[in-house]
Amino acid sequence: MPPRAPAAPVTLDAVELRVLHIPLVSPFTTSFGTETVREVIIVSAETSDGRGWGEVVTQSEPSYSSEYTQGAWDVLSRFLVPALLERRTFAPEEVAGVLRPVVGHRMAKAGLELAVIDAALRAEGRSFGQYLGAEKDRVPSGVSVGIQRDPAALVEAVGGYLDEGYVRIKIKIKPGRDLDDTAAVREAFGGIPLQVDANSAYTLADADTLAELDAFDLLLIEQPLQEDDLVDHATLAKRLRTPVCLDESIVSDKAAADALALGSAAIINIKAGRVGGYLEAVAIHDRARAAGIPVWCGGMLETGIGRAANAVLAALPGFSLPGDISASARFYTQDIVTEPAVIEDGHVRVPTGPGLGVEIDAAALERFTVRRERITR
Ligand code: OSB
Ligand code: MG
Repeated sequence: MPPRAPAAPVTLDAVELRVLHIPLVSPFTTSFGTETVREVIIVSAETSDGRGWGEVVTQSEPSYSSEYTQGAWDVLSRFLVPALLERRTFAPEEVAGVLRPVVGHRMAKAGLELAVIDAALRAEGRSFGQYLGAEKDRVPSGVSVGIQRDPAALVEAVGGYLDEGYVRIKIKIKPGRDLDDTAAVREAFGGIPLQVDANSAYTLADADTLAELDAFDLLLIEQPLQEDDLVDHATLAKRLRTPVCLDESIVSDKAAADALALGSAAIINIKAGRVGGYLEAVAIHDRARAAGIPVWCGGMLETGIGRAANAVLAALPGFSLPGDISASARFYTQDIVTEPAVIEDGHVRVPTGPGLGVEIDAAALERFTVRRERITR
């Protein structure tokens, strides 16, 4: 891998926060609920050398994790942004340290850090890929398919995504909607790369049911148990032939180290928001790579900002499985960047322009904004 050179310091003048409500093309259902509108915070860092953009991937309710949009807004506007403005001049690599006195709130921190990184790199004319050590110009595109009305509707939805070229299918499962759904997809489409995501919906008492999934030759089962169930995941892993992949549980590089030491995860889903930022995400990538543990890039229904950043992250060499990096059109009819991600031959292009390499569609950004605040020193 090329060495990762630090970015030059920026002087932060102001931060603008916006809450956006962007309609989804179709409802997205997981074991914890259904979304029809993406509520997301967009962060703009205004520096003496220009502006940068970030995205806070919280959802409107604290169901996937304890974070949620209004909580992120509160901690950003009252604690995180003031702490950075107070420091005034700093390098992007210093952001996590400045924000460390605030416990948790990793998605909020990640979005703010990304806006600073983007501003710093745009000022230098360096791409996010050069900064993180991306090694590919395109990444394989997987799709996460929500729970549908019934297995037949699921088969129809999956068929549509396969027709669009997605190279790997992930289906959401929950108790009562697991074996039949998975069997239906396997029967309809033969040997496609297929995996399931339980979003913490099971307990160890369900181990017998989960072991029945072994019959379907899945790439992995993602987060069957609760966020803090590292030991139970290790116990479950011994009962299954299907590799256990952790999502919710991997909240930091330290959590990744613990999970690997305990044997709780054979594969890791890396999401920069969940772990507090793209630099922490890279640390997990490096750790997993050294340990021979495959990783892949998860998604949080990102807009074009976070989707561009995820494509770059997934271009690091340890990302050996297709990520949840689908085309923007999988979720949105209108994105907030001028060139939304598209799927071509089953892949999404890794942006190469300065910073995140995407430009904001100002009219779309304005149209979806439901709340805004500009915070200055
Ligand atoms: O568990 O991976 C998850 C979306 C919201 C919250 C959690 C998850 C997901 C997805 C969607 O599966 C992934 C995507 O953005 O395509
Ligand atoms: Mg998941």
